[in-house]
Amino acid sequence: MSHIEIQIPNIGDFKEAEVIDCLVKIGDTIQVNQSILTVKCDKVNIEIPSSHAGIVTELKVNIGSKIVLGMPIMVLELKNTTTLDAVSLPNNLSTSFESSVVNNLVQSDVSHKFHASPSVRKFAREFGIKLHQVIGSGPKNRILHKDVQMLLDVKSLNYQNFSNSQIKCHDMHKDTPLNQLSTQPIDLNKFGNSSLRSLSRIKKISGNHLHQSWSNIPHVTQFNEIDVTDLEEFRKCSNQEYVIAQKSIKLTMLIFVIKAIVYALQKFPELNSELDAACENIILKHFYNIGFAVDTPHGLYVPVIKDVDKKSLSQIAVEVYGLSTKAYKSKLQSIDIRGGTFTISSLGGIGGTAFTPIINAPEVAILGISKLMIKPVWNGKNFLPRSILPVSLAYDHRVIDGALGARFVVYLSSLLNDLRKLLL
Ligand code: CAO
Repeated sequence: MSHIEIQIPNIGDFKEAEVIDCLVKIGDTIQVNQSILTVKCDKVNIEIPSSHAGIVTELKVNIGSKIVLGMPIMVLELKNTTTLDAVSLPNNLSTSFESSVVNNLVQSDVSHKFHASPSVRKFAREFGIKLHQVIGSGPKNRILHKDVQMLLDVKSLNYQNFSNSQIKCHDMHKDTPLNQLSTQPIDLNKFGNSSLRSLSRIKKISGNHLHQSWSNIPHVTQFNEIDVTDLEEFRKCSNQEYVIAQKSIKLTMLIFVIKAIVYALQKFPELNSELDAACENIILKHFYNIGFAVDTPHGLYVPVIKDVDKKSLSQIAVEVYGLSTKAYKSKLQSIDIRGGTFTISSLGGIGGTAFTPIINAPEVAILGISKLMIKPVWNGKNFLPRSILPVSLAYDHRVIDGALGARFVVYLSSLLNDLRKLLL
């Protein structure tokens, strides 16, 4: 049985480096590229991966050990399958191994300590999650199993296939963490007082996805103003009866838009699709799961109402109420936020005339709703006060042409303008 000594590889030109976590113990079976040590170099945490697979028979460093290039870390009893091609001497590192060290280095975040147990690290590795992407919820930001699971859920629910399709097509911004956006830090004290406030956990996760979507998808936004005077009258009357029956549940404009959008998606199925991994086909979805953005003190959530085509306005109202209540209480399950085919973001309850929403990839379009206003509308003889609802449809121009986007909005507007059309 052959043994090999694993040594500290070249991790850059650091003034000092210290072992802050030992991720393996004697007797552990480890794989090539598995993280074995966390070292701190000039305030940056770096994980040192193993260049070989085998069983740990001896550890030569402890927490607190100062390390230098070429220093022995541990002795491995090599697995039969392990080749000695990549001898672990620093000058002889295999390209892939060296690049994995460099990757760890690049992905390290000065402000983030990646504390996590070996099993959590393994779990993250198995799913291709880098620890710098995960926000730890344990003591001292320790990354727990559930934190990795949460990121996996968020990735698969809203951005399933995103890394396969959008990123492959454009080969850019691979899970770029938010902090990579910033340029050289500026000494703000030169200009005045400032203070730090950390982003919420949800903001950090969703921010990363929003950034990818915004920078990878060619967005076009189509605006319209919909005359919803009749609908508004109907809504107010129905609401009086409905609110009494359903206690605090309201029939807001959002409920009607959720219902109407499904009819528009059925007429224009390209808007209920996603691009395949090769960006060569669109996958048309024959189910209508509508996500809606919910603003909470912890950040933005997008719960999904399933099979909206089979649900009545009252059922949709009950689900909007139930899911947004769960979001406010941070009680959403992964099933509640999975499987959306189209998203609506309503800022109508707050105000503003119009906005350009960001597509919730891998979906190909999103509808923004702004605050209804009373506007004078010319009927050929007179100006009449009408209730006007501003909407904005952002769509992926690779999938949807401008003419299609405009037709979709016009059709949706006609449905909301005269709800009887839903019966046709
Ligand atoms: N125009 C005018 N008034 C509107 C309106 C519109 N388009 N939409 C809603 N309103 C009114 C409602 O009728 C309600 O009025 P009353 O209190 O008099 O009954 C009030 O605004 C509040 O409505 P609501 O927000 O409670 O209900 P909703 O169904 O419209 O929306 C929810 C529910 C959960 C989507 C919403 O509360 C929310 O979180 N919106 C923010 C979404 C968001 O942040 N989007 C941006 C994402 S990108 O950062």
